[in-house]
Amino acid sequence: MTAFSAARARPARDDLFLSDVLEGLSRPDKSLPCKYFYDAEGSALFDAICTLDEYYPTRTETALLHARAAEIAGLAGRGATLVELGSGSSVKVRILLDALDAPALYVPVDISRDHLIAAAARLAGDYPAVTVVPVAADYARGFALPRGVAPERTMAFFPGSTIGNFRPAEAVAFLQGLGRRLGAGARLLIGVDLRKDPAVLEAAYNDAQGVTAAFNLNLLARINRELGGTFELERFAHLARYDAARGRIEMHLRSLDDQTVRIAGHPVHFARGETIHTENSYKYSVPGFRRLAARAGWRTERSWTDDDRLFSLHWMVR
Ligand code: AVI
Repeated sequence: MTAFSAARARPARDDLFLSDVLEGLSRPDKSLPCKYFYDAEGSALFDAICTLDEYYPTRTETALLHARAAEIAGLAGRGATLVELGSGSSVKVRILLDALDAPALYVPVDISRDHLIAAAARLAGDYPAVTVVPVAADYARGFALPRGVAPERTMAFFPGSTIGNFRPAEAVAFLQGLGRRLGAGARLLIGVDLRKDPAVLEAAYNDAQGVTAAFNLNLLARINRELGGTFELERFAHLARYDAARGRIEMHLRSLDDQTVRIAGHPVHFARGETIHTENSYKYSVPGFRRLAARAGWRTERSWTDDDRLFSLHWMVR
């Protein structure tokens, strides 16, 4: 039975985009929320990043999921509900759906509505025994689960080290909120990128083909498309560097000139060399991440890493 339903999908909160952009660009240290990377164009660029030689997280996590799929299936039990946060193209979840014992329900949650609906429709076609209920929402702000989902059958899946895009205090608050939403007895399988040689990290965010640069600059292109912005993309440059003290990659867009840009009629001035901070990507140690999760009420039952200790997966229980 194909039981694909888009009924719960709701429009993303586009009305917030302009106010978030103007607020971020009026700060002394200009910044933009990284969630706005993911329009259709940005989601396609992110998919391309995931295939790059330099971007080790995707292939390493994928190999880890394959290696541990049977063990994860044993932990998840029969008839599980899988809730994926930031499901994107719903690629990695197929490894779990192939291994789990009769998974009943798959709830992909993503902010990029059109991408979500298309990915959910493909998945529903490929897994006719699984009911697929896509939820178009900014999962960091909260979302509604389908009614009747039993917490002890539920397994949240948060791959890709997207948790690294939150500041640690925000990550704790987010994981706490997620635990409350899912309920006592719920499980969480989460992928977390690890601290390592800064040269490896910096290469992953400065790929030779310039795909990450295009992904970063697409944020300005999106502002032009959706908010009537006048950014000239060639007057900004992609910048990504590792801050070892904070354990994070920072991405910025650096203004190459002294210039004024208009967004929905509002002027925004950039000095030459001034940057817009567009993303943080925190890297953790295994014990460091387990401590963070514990502060949010999640007990880690298993942690797995690849042999090179590039990336980690954690099975947690609330
Ligand atoms: C989605 N997120 C985990 C990616 C990361 O590595 O922080 C986003 C990304 N930014 C640049 N490349 C990939």
